[in-house]
Amino acid sequence: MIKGFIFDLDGVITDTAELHYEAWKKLSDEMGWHFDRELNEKLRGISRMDSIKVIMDHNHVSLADDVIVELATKKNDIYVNSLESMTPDDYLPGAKELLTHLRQEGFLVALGSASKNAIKVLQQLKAMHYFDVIGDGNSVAKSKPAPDIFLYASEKLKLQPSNCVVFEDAEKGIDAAIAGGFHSVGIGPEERVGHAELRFNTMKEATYFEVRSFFSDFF
Ligand code: G16
Ligand code: MG
Repeated sequence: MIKGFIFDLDGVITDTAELHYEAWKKLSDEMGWHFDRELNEKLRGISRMDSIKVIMDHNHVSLADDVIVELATKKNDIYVNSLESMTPDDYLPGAKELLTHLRQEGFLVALGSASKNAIKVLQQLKAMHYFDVIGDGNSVAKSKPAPDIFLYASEKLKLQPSNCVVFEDAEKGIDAAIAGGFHSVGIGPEERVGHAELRFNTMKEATYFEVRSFFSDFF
């Protein structure tokens, strides 16, 4: 029986990928590192520290741990500043409608994001009231593809993973949902999230009606 829904943030509820890209690009330019949109794709859904390591590996750079933390903090300051321009108009099309519908139908709803800035993003969107539980980058130590963030969210909702549907746009996010025994919905292309149980190209197609009909055996 499906009783709860767990949403990833970036790429599902709103598109912060562009703001992350601009912040990493600024840091990379200052450091003389190569960074482009293709490399940015590899950062989808992974933590800040994992992200900087991917960029450094790509550039064959190695630095002391404290310097890496300092640089990741610098990127974060740029990113957090850019969040000031985010408004309630910045939901991905369809996301607000689905959240509203799920609440009307009485489902429990949680956030399961890798971002340590998730609360700030939800506040900018005025989306806090949709969530019973917030699982973010501060909630667990192991990030996706480990299932920990989704297990944290389902535990707080007091639900078994098999009673929850995870919405994710990242390959590693779907890996995490499967590893935790959750139902999964992928948002994005087949080559990225084709391993999800159900897939939509965008959140616009992910209506309550579509989701409900697909999982009808479990409602
Ligand atoms: C998001 C983004 C990732 C980002 C991560 C950590 O994850 O998709 O690119 O690296 O958050 O963000 P922060 O630096 O704000 O802690 P999600 O899980 O919401 O898709
Ligand atoms: Mg995401």
